[in-house]
Amino acid sequence: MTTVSAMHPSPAPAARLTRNQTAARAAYVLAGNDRGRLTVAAPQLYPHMWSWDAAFIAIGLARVSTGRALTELETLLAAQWRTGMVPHIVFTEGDATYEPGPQRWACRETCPDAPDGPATSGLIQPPVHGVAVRRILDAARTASTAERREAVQRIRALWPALLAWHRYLATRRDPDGRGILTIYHGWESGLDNSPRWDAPYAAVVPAPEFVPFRRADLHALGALGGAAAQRPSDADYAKYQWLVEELRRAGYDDERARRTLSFRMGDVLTSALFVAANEELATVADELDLPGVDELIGYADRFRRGVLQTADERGFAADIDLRTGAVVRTETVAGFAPLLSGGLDPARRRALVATLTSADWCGHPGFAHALPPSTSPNSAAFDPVRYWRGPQWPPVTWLMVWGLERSGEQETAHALREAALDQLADGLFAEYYHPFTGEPLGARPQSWTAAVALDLLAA
Ligand code: 2M8
Repeated sequence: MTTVSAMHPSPAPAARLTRNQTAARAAYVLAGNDRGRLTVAAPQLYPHMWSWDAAFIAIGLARVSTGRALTELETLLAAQWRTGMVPHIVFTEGDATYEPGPQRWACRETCPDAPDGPATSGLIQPPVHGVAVRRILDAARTASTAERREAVQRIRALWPALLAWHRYLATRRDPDGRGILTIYHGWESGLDNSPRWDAPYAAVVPAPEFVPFRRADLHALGALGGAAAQRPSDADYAKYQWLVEELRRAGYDDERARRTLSFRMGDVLTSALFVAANEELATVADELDLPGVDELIGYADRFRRGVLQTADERGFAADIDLRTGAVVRTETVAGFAPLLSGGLDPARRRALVATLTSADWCGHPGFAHALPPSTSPNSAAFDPVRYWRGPQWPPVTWLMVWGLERSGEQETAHALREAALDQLADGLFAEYYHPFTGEPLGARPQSWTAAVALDLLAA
């Protein structure tokens, strides 16, 4: 198969694109990764649809075509489970390279709630979709009357699925009503091998008879010229695979999973994103006279309280180990969750922004671009090349810019946006970047990187 990157070799790293060129190339990358009704996350490494990638992709596509952006969400939500769960992967047909693939998950064979349509995984990812819906509706405002009407009609049609998704999260993933979403796997957080999960993963021990499967990711990354040091370790991967096995044995049933899984974390960043998505959807419901406004506002209030309860004197948030009750404090980007949930008093908000811009984070004097690293460079767990343990990730930058803008922190938001556009002017749209050298790392071209570039450029 000829890939887009093979047809169009990346420019030499030294080449810097103008903003117009960056936008044109980003749109071109998204078109190249478009498989009709879905955009693959990255052609070689992730040749399927990922849930939160799809939301970011829709945010970027809204700048090009609100219709195509909605198609992305429609495809994802068509794979929704009967419980309302939106799966973290929707598998495309015809590419069997990714592991764990549909056979390994065996969702349909294992759980009556799995959908009849495309094969999916049995996990979730952060619910950024409501944010995407809001952005699409905003973009439709400046489109033609026909495009706006169509967008409104399609959002109305999606509404029951969106509400069911939020209800699933608020009930089955927070059964005690504490305002923190439960995750069953580091993959559910999207920040897979973040130091956030080091302590809880110590309790995840594969059964002696469990044989870990082939690391397809290392093969795909190797073909792109990337090194294994940019991915999670083998020891971590065996745990990831084992947790999938535990979940499959629990029949993908939330009640059983809660009792049997060896990993059950309260994820503060996912919870903060849920607050924001509820707020955004509530404004959509209000505007289009759709049901659920009070329910969505209620969820936002409950989870905002849950997020803020974990914050320290700097406003920096923490995760909770729901198996032990321990508060897990790490110096990772998830600590900035209150910038997304809102609700900090002004003094603590200023303290949190000051932390974000300090030398412990974006303001590190050695950084190529003053952007949030996934882990603080001054933390013992920091690794500048390994995935979510240090590199800078463009969709996380996007979230921080967006959160800062929503919090009224325009100056910092502007500085981050400019630094991001500088980083993305390499035109490579890498999955993640080395904070010190600025080197592109991981997969490329990665769809969500191109998507957030389009949105950052358009604003
Ligand atoms: C990465 O995760 C997948 C598993 O879900 C993987 O490593 O195979 C993460 O960066 C995740 O956040 C992202 O959604 C996914 C696709 O880009 O890749």
